Amino acid sequence: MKTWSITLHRVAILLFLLQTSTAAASAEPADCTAIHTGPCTKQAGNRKVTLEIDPKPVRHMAELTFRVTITPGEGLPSTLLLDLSMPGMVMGRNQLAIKQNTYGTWEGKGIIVKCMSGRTRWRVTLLSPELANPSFTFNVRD
Ligand SMILES: [Cu+2]
Repeated sequence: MKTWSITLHRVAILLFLLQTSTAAASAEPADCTAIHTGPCTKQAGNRKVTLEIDPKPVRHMAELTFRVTITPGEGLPSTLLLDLSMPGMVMGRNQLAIKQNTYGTWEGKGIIVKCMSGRTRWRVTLLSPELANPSFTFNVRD
């Protein structure tokens, strides 16, 4: 009985280790390294979604302007939500509303905090079921 419970404990530790390593492995590669010099574009169905962040390069703890251009932009809400997260890490929720300013362009301001872990990879996700939540991943600079 005692041996069995020790075995179960070991299995639990093993499962825990497996989960942690899977989480680390699933940290997606940066697919938008260009964000420090220009925009990144993704295809979302028949639309093109472009993200641009100013000022460049994109740094932690600085007020940033997030600009999303969607073509064609018809039929989309005048306010969209951007979610800022770290792949493979649970951070506090950081979302910002971006408002349509000219036709097909949404803009809003936000801050990317500096992570205590020293990791710098962030993901910006446009929360939009119509567009299947396109996301952009890059390393934020200091
Ligand atoms: Cu973090």
